[in-house]
Amino acid sequence: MNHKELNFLGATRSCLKHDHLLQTPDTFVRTPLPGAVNVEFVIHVAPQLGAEFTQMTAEFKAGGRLGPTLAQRFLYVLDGEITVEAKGAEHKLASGGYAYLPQGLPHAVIALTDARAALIEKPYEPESDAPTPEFVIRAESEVSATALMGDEDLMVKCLMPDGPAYDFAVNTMTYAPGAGLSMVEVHIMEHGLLMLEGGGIYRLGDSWYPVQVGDFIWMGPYCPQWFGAIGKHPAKYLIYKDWRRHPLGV
Ligand code: UGY
Ligand code: MN
Repeated sequence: MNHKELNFLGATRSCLKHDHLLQTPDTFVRTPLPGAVNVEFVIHVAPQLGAEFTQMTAEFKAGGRLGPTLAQRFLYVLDGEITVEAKGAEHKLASGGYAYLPQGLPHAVIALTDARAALIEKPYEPESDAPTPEFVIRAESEVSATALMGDEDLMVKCLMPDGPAYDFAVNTMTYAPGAGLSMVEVHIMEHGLLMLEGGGIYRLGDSWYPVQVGDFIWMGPYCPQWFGAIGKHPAKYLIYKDWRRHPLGV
């Protein structure tokens, strides 16, 4: 099936199970949100599904702007140009540019052209003695990549700073054709995942799914997971996980 697949007689690769969701573009439904102007949102995952964060794709018309949020906000530009105004400065982001806006930081996000961005929001879980999180604005191309468990065919970029102030991580993972995770992971962290390039096979729970650019996946806590890249080009995804907080909230 390709990107423009039709729902022939109700068929789709999208699938919802108790611990995961595969959501393919043919099933995306757009909605407006309060305060946003000329932006439509695909709300991929939200607390309504049992997640402790929200991930959306924001589709801007030129001049469109986001509304406010009560939570922390992470924005990764997929295409087009977007400005982020915060702390008295304006920052222009193109594809691969990203921003982390700590909870409560006044800001504006305005599209200069038609644009799309991955948008992740999570209520902040403060930790005693931890410093407060800092505003981040950066391009993914400036971030150095490391080989996951020494595998040079699987390169990871950590987009968020790592430290006790931060309660989530967002990484990109790039797999050379044929590369795969070295283990089936089963962990407490949940994931929001957007396929940015290429494709392969994702194991989620007891199911194996063909996935490709444009697909979204939510993995709940302890969802068994594994990915192998297939095809002649690298597969790349953007992946969120909750991080560095005690499960009992202490
Ligand atoms: O960071 C992670 O847990 C990552 N390796 N998971 C994944 O790619 N499904
Ligand atoms: Mn994982």
